[in-house]
Amino acid sequence: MRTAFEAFGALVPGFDAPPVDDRDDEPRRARYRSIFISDLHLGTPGCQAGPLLDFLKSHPSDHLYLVGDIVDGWQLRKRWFWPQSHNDVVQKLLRRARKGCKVVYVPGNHDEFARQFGGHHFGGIEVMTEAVHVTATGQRLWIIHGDHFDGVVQCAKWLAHLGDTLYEFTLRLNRHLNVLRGRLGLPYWSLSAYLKQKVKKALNYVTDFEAAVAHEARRRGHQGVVCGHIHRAEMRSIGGVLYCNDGDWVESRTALVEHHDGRLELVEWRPAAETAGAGHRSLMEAAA
Ligand SMILES: [Mn+2]
Repeated sequence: MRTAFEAFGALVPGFDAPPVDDRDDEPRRARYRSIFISDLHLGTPGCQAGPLLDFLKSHPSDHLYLVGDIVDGWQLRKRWFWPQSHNDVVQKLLRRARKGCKVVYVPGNHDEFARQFGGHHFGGIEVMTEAVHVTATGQRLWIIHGDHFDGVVQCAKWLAHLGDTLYEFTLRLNRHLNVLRGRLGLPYWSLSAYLKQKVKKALNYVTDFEAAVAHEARRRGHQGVVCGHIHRAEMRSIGGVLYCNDGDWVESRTALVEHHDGRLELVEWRPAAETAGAGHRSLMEAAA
């Protein structure tokens, strides 16, 4: 019987290949307690593997969370694209795990094939469908990719497109529905009020997504949440919960990092060639 490691190796090219480069001493290495990255989309031409590799080399960490859409299985099925630099990223992640970094991989929707391996270890990388990270100051952060909130958000978005004509129709439907409910002895329930509320909420997809994720994190008793999926880096308090989105490595080259004192910071990677110096700039910071 194949081990889970071998099965995973067969799915992800280069996964179980021997290390190409074991040198790990780059200059100016700023160590973080934790790094959270997502939406790398390895296996697509859009993935910025080079800058990502530079970022990882420049910043060792005790914890590394891969918050989904790491390998783009959807695109790879359509068209095979796997350059050396994408292999290097996989090797770098494995090497990091070997060297004692606690690497946790929380698969997303583009790499949902990995979700079946939840609870398993692969070359020191722990696969979990969701995780909880406790910061240096004891803050509990719920780690999820975020695609599970698409249903809620997309439904509301669709309702926004109903328009006035359909709104009139729902009012009529509402009347019929309540005549029927009345016959069944059920109390009045306003379909139109329900839909109207949904439509109002649907005006902004991003805001809705953020609110839905934060709400669920609070419901589960966490102080914060780290997700990805919508490729929009953000860190702010929503209803008393710290909502963090670590962005992506397709467009924005962003990561969420935790300093050793528990302070969380959203960083944007700028390759040295572009900035002639400073590796990254801080997008925003939050007191832990
Ligand atoms: Mn996604």
